[in-house]
Amino acid sequence: MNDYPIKLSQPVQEALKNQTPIVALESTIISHGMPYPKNIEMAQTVERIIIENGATPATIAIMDGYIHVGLSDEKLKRLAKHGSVIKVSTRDIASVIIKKQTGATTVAATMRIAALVGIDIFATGGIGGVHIHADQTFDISRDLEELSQTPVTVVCAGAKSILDLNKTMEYLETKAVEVIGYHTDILPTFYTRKSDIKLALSTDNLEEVARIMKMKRLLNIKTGIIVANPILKEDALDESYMQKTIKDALKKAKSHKIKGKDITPYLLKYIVEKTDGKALQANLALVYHNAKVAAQLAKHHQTMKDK
Ligand code: PSU
Ligand code: MN
Repeated sequence: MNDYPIKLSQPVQEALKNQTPIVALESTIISHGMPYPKNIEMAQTVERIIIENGATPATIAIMDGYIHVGLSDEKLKRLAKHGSVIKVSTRDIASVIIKKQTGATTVAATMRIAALVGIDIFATGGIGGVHIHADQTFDISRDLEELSQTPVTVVCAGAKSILDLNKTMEYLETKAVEVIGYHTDILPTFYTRKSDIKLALSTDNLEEVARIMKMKRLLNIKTGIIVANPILKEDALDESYMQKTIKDALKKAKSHKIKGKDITPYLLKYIVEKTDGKALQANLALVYHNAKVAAQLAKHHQTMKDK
């Protein structure tokens, strides 16, 4: 690890050395996914939930010329408050280190760094995917490509309907990425529990997920896995209300000619504002739920590894 420009926090260092369960966390969700001060509350609460469920949290970001795996409270606050944090996908990791900029890692960049230090499980809210009209814009999230190349398991609440979910699922199939429904056989869509997409794979048992991870390692299949964990019933939002809000958000983004890496943060912000915080509340609840499931999975995974 000495050769890499990476600083591990003390707890992460110990967890890696003692081979105890660890869960990686992204930081774009803090800087670009939620408004201050809810974002810092989320970042701290997620870490607490992971600890309470028996694992070590490892939030990842780039600061002062280093990748940091495991952030101090001071660094979490810097990411949450700072106005000009860069959204770092895999493409941007090297340049943000060299330029000593402050960067928050997306799902793709977080996966890549987690794999580099030996963390196999990662919790977040939702992943990127194939955007609507991707046939014209070519906008396909790097998250999907990273999932096709990096053997990390991502626990999320599915993907939002700001994306073309059918195309996203086809892309994942082509790229050999399993989408495992946890307690569901239908793809959850973030704020809501259902979609019209039936999943090929589902389980009610996290030990089975850990066994699938182990089997892939044995067979040298180095692709990622998505564990799709639906938002709890009591936290879910009304489907038609969210469909309408998302449609409005997409229209607004188009009229303002928003594109590239700005589009996802733009849509998220619009949705939070238009729903009077209801979307934010749902987002917090599902992230907390994912953190808990990821910590439980990390425990099974560790036991399985030791066998
Ligand atoms: N979806 C969310 N919240 C987020 C993101 C996605 O509900 O914060 C962030 C994640 O960091 C994800 C990134 O990796 O957006 C995807 O961006 P893009 O669509 O530009 O690839
Ligand atoms: Mn994109």
